[in-house]
Amino acid sequence: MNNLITIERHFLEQQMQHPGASGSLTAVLNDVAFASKLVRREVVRAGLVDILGMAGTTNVQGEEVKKLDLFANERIINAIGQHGRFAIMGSEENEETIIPPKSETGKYVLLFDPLDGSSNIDVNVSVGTIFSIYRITGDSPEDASLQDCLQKGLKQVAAGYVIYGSSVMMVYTTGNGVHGFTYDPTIGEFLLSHENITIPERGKYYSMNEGSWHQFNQTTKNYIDYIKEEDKATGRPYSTRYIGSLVADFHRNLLTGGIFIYPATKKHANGKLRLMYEANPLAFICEQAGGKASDGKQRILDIDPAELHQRTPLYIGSKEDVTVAEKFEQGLR
Ligand code: P6P
Repeated sequence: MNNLITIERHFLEQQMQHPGASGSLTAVLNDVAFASKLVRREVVRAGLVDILGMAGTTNVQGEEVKKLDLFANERIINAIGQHGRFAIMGSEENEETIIPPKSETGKYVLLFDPLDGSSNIDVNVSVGTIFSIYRITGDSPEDASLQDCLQKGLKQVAAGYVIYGSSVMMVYTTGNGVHGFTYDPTIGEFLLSHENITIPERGKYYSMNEGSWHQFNQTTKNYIDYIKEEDKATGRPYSTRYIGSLVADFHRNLLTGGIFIYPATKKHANGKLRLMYEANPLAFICEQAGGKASDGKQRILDIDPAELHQRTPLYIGSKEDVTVAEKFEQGLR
């Protein structure tokens, strides 16, 4: 095996393609990669938690031990917040924004979902960490506020996810393509395994929870009926692939092609998934890989956020598939 490229080296090589870059984004990405290794360590042992006294029981010191998603949240905040590179953070687990220690020097904003799909851990289904990075809007980190967290997705400077599956992978973009790294536990490094990932123009899978059929709008039902009709010219019917873990469903479609849909439903009028730390980072990655991400009417990255935890319908994946789904959602087909 030759030419092993660690994720840290790749960050540096990406930086060197931008003459005059300060290297601060590289340092930020290294912090995120490091934090994800700490999360990985616990997630891959999840099956042992009852033996090791974690996840809601008390440990040998008689301390209440955190559920894994709360554990992951604390690990990320502590591991990343202490280096002073972030002025402010927003987490799926925290109602309010987080001002990390030494934030007075931070130039960046971190929004993240520490462990999306964590309910799947107990049945050993892949789960993921999703992160989104912006620069602060002003010059002074001390003035960082919620408004710095509510920037349009097109303002992201980096985004990525870690999928804790049969192997642990980290996938990221800084706007210069999408690159995947597989964790090698024998050396404790993420090694480049998928350089310049591109998503097929059209897939053969659709991912959605059809159990919510009776909650869907008619336009959504029309698309689902369309995707199931026999038509060799357009590769229909598509097959269903739905894991119920966003990062796992997205990752499969990114590599093989396909569309993931979480539409507006009667129960979730604005969809279930969160704009700032689920839809936006995955949309940035998807577009960088040649795909498309929409709320059914507009580009996800163009949405002007109003709240940190706001939800959005999400159609994301192969460009042709998302374009057709949008036409159905807009009643044009
Ligand atoms: P449903 C997991 O709870 C999650 O937030 C995403 O990871 C996943 O895509 C979605 O919810 C699944 O939702 O309604 O199909 O169970």
